[in-house]
Amino acid sequence: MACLVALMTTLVWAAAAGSGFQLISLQAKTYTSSSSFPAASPELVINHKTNQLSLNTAGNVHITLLAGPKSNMMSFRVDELTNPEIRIAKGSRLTLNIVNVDDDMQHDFSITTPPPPYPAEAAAGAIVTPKLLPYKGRRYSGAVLILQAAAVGTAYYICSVPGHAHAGMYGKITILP
Ligand SMILES: [Cu+2]
Repeated sequence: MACLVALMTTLVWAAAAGSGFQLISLQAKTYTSSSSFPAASPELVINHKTNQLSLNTAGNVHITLLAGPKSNMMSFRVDELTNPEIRIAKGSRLTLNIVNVDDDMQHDFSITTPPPPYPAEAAAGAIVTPKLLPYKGRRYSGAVLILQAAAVGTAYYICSVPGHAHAGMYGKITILP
């Protein structure tokens, strides 16, 4: 019994030590207008110079990522930043609203641990949304990912559609102490 408990403790630790994130929920969501995309938490600090989005105190953090914007279809756009580094504090609950705004390509969003560069067939991490369909007929496909920032560390968000992470569709996500 003690042995089993020890094993289970190890497994839980291993899950947290991977990306540092634990998945709380994942839901599909569609929008009929870009004006209805969810707003980001106003307390997030946007730094255009360092291309970082950060919140140093633990709490509920909301971020909206647009996949495949016109300006660079192989990127995620967050509040005018392209593929920003997202920095949040350990213990935060992170709600990521991912919306595909691309009208001719599908995208997804995954959290993984291997750093770039990525091969053409970049593998999705343990946390991944379904493929989000291109924008069509006033219908934006999205996903709402709710994550717990459980352990300090560095992970990466990527689009795991073949060729996309390879072409630069990724960013860093850091959990601060
Ligand atoms: Cu993509």
